[in-house]
Amino acid sequence: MSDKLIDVVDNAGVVRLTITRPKALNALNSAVIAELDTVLDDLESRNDLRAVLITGDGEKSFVAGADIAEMRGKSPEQARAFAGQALRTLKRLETLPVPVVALVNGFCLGGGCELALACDWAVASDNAIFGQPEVGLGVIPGFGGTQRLPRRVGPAMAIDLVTTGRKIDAAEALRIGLVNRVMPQAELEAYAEELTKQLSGNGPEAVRGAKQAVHDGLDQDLDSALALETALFAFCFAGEEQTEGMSAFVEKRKPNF
Ligand code: DAK
Repeated sequence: MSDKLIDVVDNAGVVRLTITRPKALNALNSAVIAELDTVLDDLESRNDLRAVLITGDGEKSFVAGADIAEMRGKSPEQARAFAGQALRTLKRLETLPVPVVALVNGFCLGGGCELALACDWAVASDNAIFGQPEVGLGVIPGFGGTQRLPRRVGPAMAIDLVTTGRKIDAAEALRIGLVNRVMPQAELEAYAEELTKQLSGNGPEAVRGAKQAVHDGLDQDLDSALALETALFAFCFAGEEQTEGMSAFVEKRKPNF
């Protein structure tokens, strides 16, 4: 049996990562984070990358948090180093130039929710449970939860979740905008395939440009962000994709990107 903690499957540039620690509900320990970092070395170097999907092994859990048993004995210095390692890795995932989608197939707690928040968007199975329960363990979120959660769901809801530590179901996660879609777990696989097809059918450079415009624009004032969009839009006309995409429309055929 493989002792890999992250299973990597490549389907024509759409790469699916599965965290495989099902006995610990896929909790993130240092080894999982280090392996994810190594996987990212490869993904960052690939020009043919189209999208990344990330999920957890089994039908019970996406990721049930950072590994509590491993964290338990840490000193403040070790805690800082652990959080720093995870934050760097999640930042690398977030800033991949292609869409990164979390397929949340069960518990999505603590560091698991923070992993999902570092993805561009999330799709959840209807049995998924979300939360930032760290305060119940005597700590605060350490993998970006206090910062990315308010940016996704707004500060009031984020403070509710990080101070009560309450768990929410998939329906509430959808209502507050933590996830984009909810579906029965049995349909998650078919959805992943459909999404793979959809993303692969679009102009790859255009998809990268669209993600970059949203991400980089959010850090700027509106006028600067609109200027960024214009620059990226114009840049599309310098490549072959725009010619192919628009010619295909006019010639009533599918584009071949
Ligand atoms: N860490 C380690 N092991 C875990 C785990 C976790 N987060 N979650 C589950 N497991 C393990 C259980 O210990 C159990 O192992 P065995 O006893 O079988 O060896 C196995 O997975 C199955 O779990 P249960 O038996 O508990 O399964 P149940 O169905 O009864 O319950 C549950 C499922 C998800 C409700 C429960 O396991 C649970 O409450 N898990 C903990 C959820 C949680 O509190 N997550 C947040 C973790 S804290 C920071 C860095 C990071 C963080 C904070 C600060 N700095 C460095 C500053 C982040 C912290 C977190 O993420």
